[in-house]
Amino acid sequence: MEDFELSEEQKMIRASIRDFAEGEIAPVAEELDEHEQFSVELTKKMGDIGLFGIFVNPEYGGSGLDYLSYIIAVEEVARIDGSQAATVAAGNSLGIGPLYYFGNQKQKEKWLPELCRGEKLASFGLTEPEAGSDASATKTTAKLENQQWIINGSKIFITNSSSPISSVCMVLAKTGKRTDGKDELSSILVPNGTPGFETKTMKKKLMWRSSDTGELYFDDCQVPEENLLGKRGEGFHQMMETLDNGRLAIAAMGLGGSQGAYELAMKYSKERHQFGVPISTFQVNAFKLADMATEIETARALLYKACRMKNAGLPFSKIAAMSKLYCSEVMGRVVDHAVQLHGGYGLMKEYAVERFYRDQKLLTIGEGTSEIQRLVISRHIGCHS
Ligand code: COS
Repeated sequence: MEDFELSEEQKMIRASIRDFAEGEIAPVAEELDEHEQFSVELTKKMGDIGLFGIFVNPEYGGSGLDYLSYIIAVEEVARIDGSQAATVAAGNSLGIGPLYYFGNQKQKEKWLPELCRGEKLASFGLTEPEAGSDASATKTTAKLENQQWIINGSKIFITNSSSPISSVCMVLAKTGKRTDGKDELSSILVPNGTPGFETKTMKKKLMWRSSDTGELYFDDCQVPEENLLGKRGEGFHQMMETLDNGRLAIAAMGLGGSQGAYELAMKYSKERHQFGVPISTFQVNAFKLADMATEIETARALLYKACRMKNAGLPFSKIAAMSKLYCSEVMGRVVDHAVQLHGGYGLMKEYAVERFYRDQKLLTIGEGTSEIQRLVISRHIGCHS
């Protein structure tokens, strides 16, 4: 990998997270996946090396680095394990991000330091059983009475929401009607443990098995009026902006996962002999590896450009959707080739490539399906005007 365009600091971040992921995550990844076990201990260790709050100002306990540094860190974790990368990506983009960008001073001071230390996790309560791709079809309601929000409804597939260290969820709820007839949607901070807020951990997942995924239930759950995030009625915009950022992290997971699966496939193809020679020397396999390497380089160039646009304060919604679409679909092709190159062994859990194959599938579905990314891109390029 030629990192000639990265700063010395970004190169150091890559090297230190790579060391950490190889030393601390790789030895336990298979077992945690097998037992569907979320690890508080590993999450804390990820906090200790600064994997949470990378882009947050040190005033709130973050590292104050740019977005590309964050994306490189996610990429390096994903090179080893999708589940831990999911905890980091969701923890930062969807948990810390909206609090940092839209919270008031008091909310930031209250929640961010422990989130940046990796001692606690915040979650992003957008998706509902009947509001997936159609995110604004939210049914959850929040009624303001006597300076209290009374929340009723449910959420599903919410990363980091039901772990032992989940501390707060930003819940998108209908808070009224707008003058144009659309629902008024607002985000409200609901601390885990509030009476009337129950979480249920979702098990039997195909992928990201050692990350935490919860179903959330709100039954006349009351929180103070001051728990509103930003202004009333800004919830959907906040969620959409959060997803623009989050899509860069999902893209990083696709890129890092592709890199990891490619390296496993390359190593195996050189070690595995058939017909008296390493299978990497057969043109049919060498060309697969060449295609994988080419697509990974292209994916990296696209994603890093998107991060540099965000760092420069340029509009990046379109290129974030392109990066998410491309990197997640590249990983689909890479893991398919990687398992094929492993032959029968690629189907066995003793070989990490099997986990990469399963973990990839979420990337074309979560934080907006590939179809939604194509919709967003097609709107940006003017197909609908
Ligand atoms: N940033 C800020 N605001 C945005 C935005 C963005 N990137 N994209 C849209 N908005 C705003 C629009 O400006 C519009 O605002 P007003 O109603 O105030 O005018 C509002 O959001 C609705 O936009 P739009 O009419 O485009 O909404 P649609 O329902 O047609 O489509 C899509 C929105 C489909 C793009 C959106 O629902 C989406 O991204 N769905 C996928 C959800 C998703 O990714 N879920 C996965 C969650 S896993 S954490």
